[in-house]
Amino acid sequence: MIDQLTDAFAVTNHVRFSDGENGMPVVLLENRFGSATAYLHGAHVTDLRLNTHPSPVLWMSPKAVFADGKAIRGGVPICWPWFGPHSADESKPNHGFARNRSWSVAGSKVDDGEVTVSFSLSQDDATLELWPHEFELEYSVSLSDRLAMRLQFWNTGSAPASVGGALHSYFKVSQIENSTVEFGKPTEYYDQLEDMARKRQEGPVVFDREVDRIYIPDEDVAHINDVGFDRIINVTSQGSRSAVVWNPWTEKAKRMGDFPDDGYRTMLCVETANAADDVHTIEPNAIHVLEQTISIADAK
Ligand code: TA6
Repeated sequence: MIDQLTDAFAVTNHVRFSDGENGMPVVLLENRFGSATAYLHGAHVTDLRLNTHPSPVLWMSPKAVFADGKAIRGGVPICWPWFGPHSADESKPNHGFARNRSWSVAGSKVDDGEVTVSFSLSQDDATLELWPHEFELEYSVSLSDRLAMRLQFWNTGSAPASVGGALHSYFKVSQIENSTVEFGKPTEYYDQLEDMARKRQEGPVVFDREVDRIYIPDEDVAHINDVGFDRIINVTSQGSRSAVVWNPWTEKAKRMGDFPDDGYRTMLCVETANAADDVHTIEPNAIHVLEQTISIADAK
């Protein structure tokens, strides 16, 4: 399989395929600004390095499981076509099915130093069982001096389809105690730990307990301030009016088998989402695009 992928999509010095964890195919994107790694399983970005800052941008669990039907813990899982538990049937996979399945490579290109690899997924009997809609998903990952991810849903069925989801990014931080998240303006959120109680965020989001909140920011940017790594990670989004901020803290960390007990100390999630009221009903032959760009700046 690696040979076929290489013949069809490799680009010398910029796009390289190899066998990753558990023999799963993985693609490395490289340019003068840094590198990114993505598995065909889940079209899952698992690593991002930008040369201006030595520490990895994304957090990966050392206990991540690489297996069909299972989401890789860390990096940027694609939650689709729903966010969280299925609204009517909790036996269906949390966060949908897109992250649990192998995608195809649809293309690769290098354009003025920007390296792009795109992936595709469409319905099959298994997805139709879970979600009775035909679809074409195309996901492109583009490395320039930042990383852009674009998820396009095309409703190829004959009925309207309601979609939610998230680009569920796990970010690496030096220490959770000295990392905060800020949005462009004061914002409100739904607290998933208190039956979706709606609250107002006063000041930066700090982490001294489990945090699991769906923010509804007026602006499309979130800043992750990390004093220890002396950096700010900026996440800008389009096609999203909800941003999920999550840290499992001690007890939930212990309950997740693919997450180290102390993993909560060096990670936090800021997720570009279509969650809560931000679910979109897409007409036949129409599309919905969810995208985010991750960049890094020096701390102020
Ligand atoms: O995005 C936050 C969240 O919905 C949390 O409630 C937690 O469940 C997290 O996603 C991870 O979900 P997962 O199914 O990947 O374990």
